[in-house]
Amino acid sequence: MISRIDLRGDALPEGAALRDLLPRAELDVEAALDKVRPICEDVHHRGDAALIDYAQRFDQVTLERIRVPEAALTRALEELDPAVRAALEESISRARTVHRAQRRTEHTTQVVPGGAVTEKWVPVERVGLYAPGGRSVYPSSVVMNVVPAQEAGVESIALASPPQADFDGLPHPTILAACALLGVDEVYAAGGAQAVAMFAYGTESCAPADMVTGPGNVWVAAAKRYFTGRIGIDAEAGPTEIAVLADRTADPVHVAADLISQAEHDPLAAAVLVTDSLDLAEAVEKELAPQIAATKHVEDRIEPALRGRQSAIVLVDGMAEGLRVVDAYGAEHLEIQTADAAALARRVRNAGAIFVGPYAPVSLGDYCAGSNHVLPTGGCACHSSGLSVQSFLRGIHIVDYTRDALADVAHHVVALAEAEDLPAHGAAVKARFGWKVPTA
Ligand code: HSO
Ligand code: ZN
Repeated sequence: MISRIDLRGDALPEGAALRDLLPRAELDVEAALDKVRPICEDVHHRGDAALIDYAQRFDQVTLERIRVPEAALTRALEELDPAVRAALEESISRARTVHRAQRRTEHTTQVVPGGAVTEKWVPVERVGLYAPGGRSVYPSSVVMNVVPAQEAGVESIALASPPQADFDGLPHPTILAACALLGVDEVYAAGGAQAVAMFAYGTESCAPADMVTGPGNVWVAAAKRYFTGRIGIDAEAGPTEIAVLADRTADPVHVAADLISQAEHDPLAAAVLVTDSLDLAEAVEKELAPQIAATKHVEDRIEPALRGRQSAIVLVDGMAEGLRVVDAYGAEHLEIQTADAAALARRVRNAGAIFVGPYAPVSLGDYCAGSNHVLPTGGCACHSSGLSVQSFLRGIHIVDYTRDALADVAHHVVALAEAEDLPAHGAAVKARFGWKVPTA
């Protein structure tokens, strides 16, 4: 069911060579760009009419307008299963608690007497959020995108999600209900690359956004890449990943359940167990079959995900090697199920989020831990963080120097300007002191 990579015995290679030994799915975003470019430009030129045509072509839905009436949001909330409503409310409340604590405060550094730099934090003005439809209708992702944007103070938040033939051409009702719970009332029935283009360029009914965030398939990732530089994006989300670092104290039933839980997302999802215990590896292998037999989404997602070359059980000599392997992999989600899980977690450098010990499965984080589930995939955890309040803020330096403070440093500015053959830079300082470099 799942392959083994045995790294025991020899010393582990360094850096990229170690990374090359580890499994990872490839997502060809470049190839998708060729298809996405004309769609984006069509939305640029024809606006709403293009979006209505794409809804017909890709979603088999005839739309009159793309903006979802507010009454549809209210109705979706009224009709939402009360247990799901209560769970979403709990999820929102915990996420708010965590994300509120991420708010930044203005800070002034007195660099020298009379010279200060203040950093003020300003939220992005308008954000477009994308919520996928089809196989992944995730109201939880609406929560994970909207809450940090709201806590950052973003004033204008719009959401797009594909129109669904089964729901009168509206986005999925649980997406609409989540929007209603979160107080997001600007919602569009638009999916895929065309929805990203709608936010990037704006159309007759949707004002352009400064930033687009949210998960999506390869078309959405390609559209985000297409607009990078024009608008802000969160990340090009790839298929979900779980790595579990476990020793012989881990419960194979839990480990197998957690690997299967993320394999459930996508045939390209990755599940990787890193362990120094052959007994645990064998027990997990044994445990997978009966657990898979008892669940859903087996042939279309879980089996291909676990059989795929992106998933494996990696055997290592000890936890020191295990740590090197999980750092080289840089998983979106890393579970640590070892005797000293909390201490090991502190030593991990590269992971989107770390789940410590036997009672913190990734699915807790997916819904109700308070942490954010929009996390870096594809190894991007070595340079990027998950979505947070910070993602929606810009830090702006305010530079405030007096005449004396500028005079004190003027000769350094002039020296650097001359070294860079930019004499006019130096002149801009000298102009303030009778065209001379002031002497201290
Ligand atoms: N594990 C996914 C998020 C998700 N899980 C949504 C369930 N619903 C990527 O972090
Ligand atoms: Zn998940």
